[in-house]
Amino acid sequence: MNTPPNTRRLWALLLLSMSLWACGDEDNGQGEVVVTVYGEDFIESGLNADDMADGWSVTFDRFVVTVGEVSVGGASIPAQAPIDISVQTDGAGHPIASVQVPAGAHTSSNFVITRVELSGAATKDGVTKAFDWTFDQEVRYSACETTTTVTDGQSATFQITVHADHFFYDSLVAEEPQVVFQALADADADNDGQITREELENTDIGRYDPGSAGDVNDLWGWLTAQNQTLGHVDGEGHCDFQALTN
Ligand SMILES: [Ca+2]
Repeated sequence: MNTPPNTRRLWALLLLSMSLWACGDEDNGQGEVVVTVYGEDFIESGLNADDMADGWSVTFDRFVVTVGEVSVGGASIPAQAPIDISVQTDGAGHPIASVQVPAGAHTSSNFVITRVELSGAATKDGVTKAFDWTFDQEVRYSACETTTTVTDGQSATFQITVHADHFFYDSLVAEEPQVVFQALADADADNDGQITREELENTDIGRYDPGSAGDVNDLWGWLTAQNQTLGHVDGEGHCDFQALTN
C-alpha cells in the first residue's frame, strides 16, 4: 500500500511528539534506594524475660541472614553475601546494597531470604539452653506493604526487617501469639544444655497451635514454618510469603 508522503510526514511528527511527551512526563529524575537488613533490638540485644510470656530470656551471638534477589522501584538487586545482623547498629540496620531507581512512590517490592543461621542461648532460673540452628530454606516475600518514596538526587531506605521473636511464638495463626521458650527448652532430651535439630525433630509440638498446617508435627518442623514468617519491611510492614524450597 502506498501512503502519500504528506500523511507519512504527519504520522512521523505525531509519533515524535508523542515520544517527547512521554519522556517529559516520566522524567522526574532518579534517586538511590539503600537496602538494609535489621533484626531490631530483639536480635541485636536479645529478648528479655519481660518480652517473653514464660520468664525465659534469649540472646543471640550470631544471626546470619542471606538475602537473595531484591526488587524495589522496578530495579533488581542480585543476591548478597550473608550478613550477621546480631551486630549492633543502634537502630540503623545493616546496608547490603544500593540501586538507582526513578523518582516516585514505589510499591510492590519483594525479596528472597535463602538462609538463616542463628546461635545463642536462653536462660531462666540459672538454667541455660544453647542452640545453633540453620534453616536452609529459600523463602520469597512479595507484595510487601510499604511505599518507598524516592526524590530526585536523594537517598531512600528499603529495610528488610527480620522478626526473630516469631521463632518463639506458640501459634502459627493467632493474631497475638505468646512468645515462649519452655517447650524448646524441654526438647533438650539428653539434658546436655544444647537443643539440637535432632532433638527437636523427635519432639511433638505439644500444645502449640499449627492452625491448618497439618504437616507440622515436630518442633523442628515448627521452627521451619515460623522461619518462613520472619521477613517484613520497614519495621512492621507485612509481605506475602512462600517457601520455594522445603
Ligand atoms: Ca541436647
